Amino acid sequence: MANDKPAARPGSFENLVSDYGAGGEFHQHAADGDERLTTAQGVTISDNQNSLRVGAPGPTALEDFVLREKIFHFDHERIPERVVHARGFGAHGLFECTKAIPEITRAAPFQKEGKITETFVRFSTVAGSKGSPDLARDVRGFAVKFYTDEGNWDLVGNNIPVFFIQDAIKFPDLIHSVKPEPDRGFPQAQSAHDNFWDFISLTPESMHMVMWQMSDRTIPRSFRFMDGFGVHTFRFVNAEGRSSFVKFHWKPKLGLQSVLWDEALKINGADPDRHRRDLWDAISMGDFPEWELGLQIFDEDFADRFDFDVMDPTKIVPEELVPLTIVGTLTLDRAVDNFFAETEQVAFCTQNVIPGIDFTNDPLLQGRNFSYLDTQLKRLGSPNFTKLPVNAPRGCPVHNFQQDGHMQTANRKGRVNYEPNGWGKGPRAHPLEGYVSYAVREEGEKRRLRPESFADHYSQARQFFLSQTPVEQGHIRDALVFELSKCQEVDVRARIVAHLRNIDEGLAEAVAMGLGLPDMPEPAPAARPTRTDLPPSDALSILKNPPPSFSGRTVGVLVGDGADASLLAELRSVLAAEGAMMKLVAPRVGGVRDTSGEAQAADEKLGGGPSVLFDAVVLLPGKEAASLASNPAAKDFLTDAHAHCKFIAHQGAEPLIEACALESKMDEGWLALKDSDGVDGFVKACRDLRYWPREKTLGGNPPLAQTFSP
Ligand code: HDE
Repeated sequence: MANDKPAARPGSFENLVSDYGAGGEFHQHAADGDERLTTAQGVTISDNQNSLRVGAPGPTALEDFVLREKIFHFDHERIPERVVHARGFGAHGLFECTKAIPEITRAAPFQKEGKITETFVRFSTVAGSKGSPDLARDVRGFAVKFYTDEGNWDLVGNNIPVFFIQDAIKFPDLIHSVKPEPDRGFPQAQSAHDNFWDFISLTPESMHMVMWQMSDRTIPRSFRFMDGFGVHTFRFVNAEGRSSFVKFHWKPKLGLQSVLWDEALKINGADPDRHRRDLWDAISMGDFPEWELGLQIFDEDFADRFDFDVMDPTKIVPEELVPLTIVGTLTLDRAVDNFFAETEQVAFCTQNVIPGIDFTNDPLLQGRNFSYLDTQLKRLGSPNFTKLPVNAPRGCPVHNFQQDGHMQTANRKGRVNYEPNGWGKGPRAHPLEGYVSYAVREEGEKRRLRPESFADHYSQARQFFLSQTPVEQGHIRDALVFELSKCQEVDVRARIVAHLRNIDEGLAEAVAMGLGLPDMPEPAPAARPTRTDLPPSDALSILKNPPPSFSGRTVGVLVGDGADASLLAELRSVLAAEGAMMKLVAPRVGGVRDTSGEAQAADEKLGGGPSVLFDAVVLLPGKEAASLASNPAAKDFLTDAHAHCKFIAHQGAEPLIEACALESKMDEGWLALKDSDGVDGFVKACRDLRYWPREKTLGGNPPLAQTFSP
């Protein structure tokens, strides 16, 4: 029988089982024309439920090649997870050039407006292992493989434009410090522990990155709502061989959005796959996420005049100084067919560049160029990893004399496997069209050194902090207090506060107060005094760059039997018109009956669909208002939505509101849904994503501006 035949009716086994074995086991057999189950050698298997036995229940026969082969393959299913960025999710997409820049670079994707280049993108967290939760406070990887007409180009970036360290030699130390501590094997996917902060406290160059890490950038709402950055300064080279510096920025068309830390903690429990599910769902529904590619292009002169060294990956070039030129759009339009084949096996390498793109002397980039190839060999086990479909170039042919090796599938035919050869056969180098490295003149002593131009560790950290809104500054303080509270060593906590004093006294005091530090430490030794004249940059704030609409977001509607049918219909249509979604959360997953008697299937059962999974909520408890008022999951749904500053619309939910003691706290973020006007107003309000003024009234730590004036 065919495997894909549905059961005759729900709960029936009629079309699913062909035979019942003597031990009561279910057998499924191929009917004529059906696909046969075979071994890897192509031999059809007769029984996939029982191994070959001598007697019943006698010993298993050593000759059972079906059993042996099946288990052997299973035993070898895993490959080593990535040593960093193990937790990730990929998707296919297209990059369309919207502004050609041949005068700046000869790189193939940028030669003609309208030019489409296929891509594969993998998002990731850094510290956690493969099974860790998506909402860990962590930097997100944003790696893009462009299958260009002139070879594969990998832009292996992050969602934060700077990095922790200035020299690749520190990378193993940084990663060891953030990973689970080696004696105890925990904590998993967390920077909130002594080792990490001990290392950071002795690495002042990290302080700028730490400000970003402690901001809401590291708890994005999902991949669709975050920036991407190439981080390093790269080099563009045009057809005449003229070079410019370039920094790459990905800007999400849906705007930036993050969650609150308390939400992140709860989401990790409710849906540890939150980010991958979000991307999968959006692509499956045809709501393809898009990013614009913005370039900061500047020349050697600007680099010389700029206050910081553009080769230092702990520094940004503010967009106010070098605005972005938007040159294209990335659209993710196809989910993977197989997670392992694509997301796991994709092999990004920073050294995968194409003519027109070149490296610079950023010491971190130089180290990465060594590391990635090495890592692919370890993970994928063979130098032939480039033949895997997700890694193989698509836009151009591959011809060379590389041969053999584990799992080789593409050896050349014929006797010629070297060059030069006298057979007149085989591929040849092309001096003009081939990749030519930019001819930089280098000189200097061979020494282990750190440039003095890298020595200012605090000025841009301060600039970042002062560019945030008071709400965001409060979150940075709270994140620092949270993380350092998980450090058992008081000395570690104090050393970080000592660094914060070089960034902003007010922040340092607020954190010291939050930790209950007995004494304020002296400021940390600083190689350069902090500059206080760098102007704030609005581009650095999430909240100063609100989304264009509520599009791509989801409203969770808590319903009971007797929920208002016309309001539900209105909500559904207004949200659809906005490009947003509505999900029903009901006491039973089978759903409820609305006022018109229609069955409304639930998307989530109450308890399995907490409000942290939605961007805004609606309460329509109908006839179940009283019973929901005594339901702990319903109370959590509402109290969390309120505490997380979400917009809340409601009708007939007074008992639940009272049960949560919120009737006197209903601010302008609460909207009564009396008629369809109410629905429109609610969806418009939702465009602000959160009702931030509420944060002041919640108790706990007020926004930072209330504690001190920056
Ligand atoms: Fe990576 N990094 N990295 N990294 N990195 C890896 O390569 C490394 C750095 C980044 O989705 C590894 O294939 C060194 C900066 C992303 O598959 C490894 C240094 C940035 C991904 C490696 C850095 C990144 C990786 C592990 C310091 C942002 C995931 C698995 C010199 C610009 C790519 C792998 C994917 C992965 C090494 C620093 C981003 C071990 C030595 C800075 C997005 O090779």
